[in-house]
Amino acid sequence: MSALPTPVQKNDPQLQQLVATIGNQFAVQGEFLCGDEVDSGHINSTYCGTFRQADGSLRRYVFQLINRNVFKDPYVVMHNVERVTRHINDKVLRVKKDLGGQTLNLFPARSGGAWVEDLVGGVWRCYNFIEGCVTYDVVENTRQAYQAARAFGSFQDLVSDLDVSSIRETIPDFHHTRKRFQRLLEVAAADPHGRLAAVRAEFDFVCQREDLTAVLLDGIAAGLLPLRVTHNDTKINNVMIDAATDEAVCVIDLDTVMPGLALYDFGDLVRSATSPAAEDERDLSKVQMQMPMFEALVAGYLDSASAFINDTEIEHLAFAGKLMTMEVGIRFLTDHIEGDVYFKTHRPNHNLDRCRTQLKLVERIEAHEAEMNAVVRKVYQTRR
Ligand code: GN1
Ligand code: MG
Repeated sequence: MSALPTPVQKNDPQLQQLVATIGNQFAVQGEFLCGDEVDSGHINSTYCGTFRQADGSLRRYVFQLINRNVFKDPYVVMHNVERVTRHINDKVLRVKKDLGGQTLNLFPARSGGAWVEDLVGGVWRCYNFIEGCVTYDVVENTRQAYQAARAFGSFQDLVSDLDVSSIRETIPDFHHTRKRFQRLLEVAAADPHGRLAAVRAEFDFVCQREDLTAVLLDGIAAGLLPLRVTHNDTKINNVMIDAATDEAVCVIDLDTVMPGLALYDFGDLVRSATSPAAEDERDLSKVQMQMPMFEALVAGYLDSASAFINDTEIEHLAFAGKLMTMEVGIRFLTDHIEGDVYFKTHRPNHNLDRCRTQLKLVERIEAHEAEMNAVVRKVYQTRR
């Protein structure tokens, strides 16, 4: 354990000291050169450290502080991440079933174990930096959409033989949409910041669609939708894409790997990869369901998930897109009403703006749902 300075502004000497201090506690090679804050994700704090090797070459590593407000038990998170990265790496080595050669690896602490704990209880871990890759917040073309869906399907495939009971729940009821809805009702009833009146339209929109929240849960109860080891945060910027070839290399952000539904993963891809608008876009006319992107997602997913996916799952691919989009809309709305206590925000009403893009996309999906289902059937037929 060691004291760590508080994270600060980019290029600040304190930032350099923070990354050096944390970096040197992991079994990374080389001498610390410089550190940078990686500004991505709504949850954890992420830094990149560059280290000079004995031969003069540079090597980068990622250092991440787990958000304890969100992940109440970071040790459970680390248990899952260790289990999954080891499983995938063993398998990639054994069967060479990799997506371009790079996989996510944890680097151990010098003191042993997979993480470093600071004096204020912060839990840090270190990953290899996936070189030569980019991430996209908004998909630019169908090739990227296809690749992203193939990557998440491959991820599910790679962990499909991992015992579901060996993976623990890092956030209970994470995609229990009915409970997410109930929580919105509770927060709206309490209305701690008097924000409900101004978001009545969004609140009513969700209430009118309450029925949707039960559909997949009923599928689980009926034994039609199996619990699998799933990623649960398949937003498009969680896939590393090779900058030169546009091919997916691997998926990142394994904190929410938990027992879940394959449909949660596919649905979140639809949410994040079919619209050309940013998640926090204020001009809602830019929020669109781009059918070619949806078709590419279905193709990429079915090309990698066909070994395990069942008919009920396939029938609900379009629905899952609508549901996951609404679920995240519900979560942003809840957080807005509650006073922005969960997601990182960078401006007033940030969560509300995010909520609005999600609900607009739900509307767009509703307008295209029959067409989307027809696309699923068509793509599935061509792959049988
Ligand atoms: C959060 O960490 P990040 O930004 O990848 C959130 C997801 C949401 C997403 C919405 C642990 O993901 O569930 O879908 O924001 N992660 C957690 O952008 O709550
Ligand atoms: Mg995440």
